[in-house]
Amino acid sequence: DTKQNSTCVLIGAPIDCGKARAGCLMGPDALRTAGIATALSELGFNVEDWGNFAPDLGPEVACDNPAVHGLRETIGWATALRREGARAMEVGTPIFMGGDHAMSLGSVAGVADYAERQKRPLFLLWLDAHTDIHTLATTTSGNLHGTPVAYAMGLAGFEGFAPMPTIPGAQICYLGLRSVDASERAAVGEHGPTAIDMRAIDEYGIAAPLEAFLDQVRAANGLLHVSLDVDFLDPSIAPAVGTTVPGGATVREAHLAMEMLCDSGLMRSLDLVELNPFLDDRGRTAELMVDLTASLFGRRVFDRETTRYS
Ligand code: 5AB
Ligand code: MN
Ligand code: MN
Ligand code: MN
Repeated sequence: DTKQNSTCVLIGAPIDCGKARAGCLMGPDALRTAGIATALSELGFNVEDWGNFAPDLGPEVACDNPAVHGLRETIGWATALRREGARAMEVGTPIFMGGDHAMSLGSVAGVADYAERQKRPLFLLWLDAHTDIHTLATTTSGNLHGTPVAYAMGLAGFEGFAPMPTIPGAQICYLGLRSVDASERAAVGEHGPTAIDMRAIDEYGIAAPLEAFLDQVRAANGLLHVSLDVDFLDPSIAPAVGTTVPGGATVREAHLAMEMLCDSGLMRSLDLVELNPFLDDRGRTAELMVDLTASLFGRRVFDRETTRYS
């Protein structure tokens, strides 16, 4: 409906327990400082900023894997963000501002609750250097920002997390992969998400593989959740992230992906995660994330019709 198309809901999620290095708690405020609300209002959106949330802390949770840390706090965040996310879906397009990627254990669950109510299939586009498909049993770092895709797929080994409506692997697509652990490679092979790695982008560009996935979403009348990890981008243009991996997307590759997503009209919710302002260089990563968000919501150099050559 029109309100959902015209309203963006900013949800601050200063979650910082999904890994060892601190700083992502400043992410939501860095995105605000870089002008995310103004950029969206200039594009004609009504912007509601719901502020920063806090985790719903429950009891301590036991885990067989001694490497896992921050479990109780992460579950608390997942509970709070799932509730707020489902509520925001009724109001407009939620933009979940992280926080590290453990945020998506809650954001995706909230969106999935909404999709289930609407009886529409939910698709996931994961823009990341990493597959984030560890379970509590397979992670060796114990960093829970490496787990949200496995949880969304309903893989076993998420003790303490409420079950969520699961997303089949066939409805998940990765873009930008270049750092995948051995057990994660096996999980991707077994459970079937589409993996567009950096080599595929080098060989075919962003447009063809991404369009193929968007065609699938359209054909299924699906809702699309987009999860954008800062480390999707090359560290030379986006230094403000703890897990830098060389060989990431360029400025133009990233903007093209955003522009295509906007043109598709399929995106229904968005995560902006892993921004660590403590590691930034004069705010440039925060500004790039806001510019990419603007492209995603319709900022253009020119209308497509005036620049189409074929
Ligand atoms: B991110 C690694 N696979 O499990 C692990 O930044 C990295 O949200 C996870 O994509 C990276 O610790 C998680 C080595
Ligand atoms: Mn990630
Ligand atoms: Mn990553
Ligand atoms: Mn990261």
